[in-house]
Amino acid sequence: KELNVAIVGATGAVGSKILEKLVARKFPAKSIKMLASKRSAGTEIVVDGQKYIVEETVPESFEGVDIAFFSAGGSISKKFASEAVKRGAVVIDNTSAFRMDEGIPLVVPEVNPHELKNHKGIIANPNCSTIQMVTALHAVKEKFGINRIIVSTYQAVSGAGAEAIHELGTQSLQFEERADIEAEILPSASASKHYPIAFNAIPQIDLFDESGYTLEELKMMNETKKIFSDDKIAVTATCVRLPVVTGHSESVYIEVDSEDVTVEAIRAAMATTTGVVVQDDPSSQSYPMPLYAEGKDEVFVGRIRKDPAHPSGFHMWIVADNLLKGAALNSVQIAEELIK
Ligand code: A2P
Ligand code: 11C
Repeated sequence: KELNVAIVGATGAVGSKILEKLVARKFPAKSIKMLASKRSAGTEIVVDGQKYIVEETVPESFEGVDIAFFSAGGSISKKFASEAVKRGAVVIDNTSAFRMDEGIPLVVPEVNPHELKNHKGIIANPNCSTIQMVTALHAVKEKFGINRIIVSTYQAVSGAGAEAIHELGTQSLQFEERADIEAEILPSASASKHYPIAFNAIPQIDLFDESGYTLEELKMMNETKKIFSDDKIAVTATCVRLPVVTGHSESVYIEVDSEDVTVEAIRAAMATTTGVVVQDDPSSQSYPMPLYAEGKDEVFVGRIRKDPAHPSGFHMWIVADNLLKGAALNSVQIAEELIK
């Protein structure tokens, strides 16, 4: 069956990749409606020789739509997702609006596709930094058990949207011209203070919670438990923004359930997950880097080594394109899984 598809946030960093992935993967779409704000209504987008005209998002936009991808921020999802569901669409939401709601499946197709059968109209796509971590760790968790995860992230500006990519470019030019560096977007458009991201590292992604953690860190901690259906797993995160355009990197420490697991066994387990590539050979300086993960669908893992002081502790480095596996690709994979 051919489906009518809509993309809300079609002009954004993730929305534009959703269109590209639908086309590249030959998703059986009869039509693809490109929705954004009133500001960009009428804009033309060309992919693979096909022209798409952007329309303003209104409740009636979802009339006749079978699958609606949302990636225009949580407030837009809260405003329009129910309008889409009311009109018979299944919503695949790439914002944090519904992820932790009970009864809303939070899905990474390689990890918990079975959750899809429980959906009631809305399916949540996890946060980008969570997706790449759980995809890489899934097979290790299945095979050996994981009871603890400590992660530090090195996240690209594209995670904060098209405006943040632009801000990094502008600040780099200002630096080169020895002009004052102006910061208006990062660490978060809604934060009260802004800091330059060019030539910097900002240990704040999203706003702070009263616990001292940022919302991005809490997303990684809470979403991981939900996706793994494991309330007991100990997870803590430190999320940092770097002047990288695309590709999130993560230094991940895990403790597995048994003490006789080897690095080779961890590598072999990880390589069994479709879409996970183990790139780990110190002798040839082979390890993942965001610059090389950009544009790739896979999650790359390297630098796997045993902790010298903890018999069941391992360290590794996990990298993926945050706009693809972290967002657009995972959303399209959810849609593909739904129509299987
Ligand atoms: P627009 O280009 O019209 O502002 P990003 O994640 O790269 O920051 O992109 C955000 C996306 O969300 C853009 O496609 C943007 O469209 C869209 N968007 C912003 N505000 C609205 C709105 N009120 N209704 C629908 N889409 C919106
Ligand atoms: C970032 N992870 O890199 C964020 C972007 O909850 O979907 C995704 C935010 C979200 O800034």
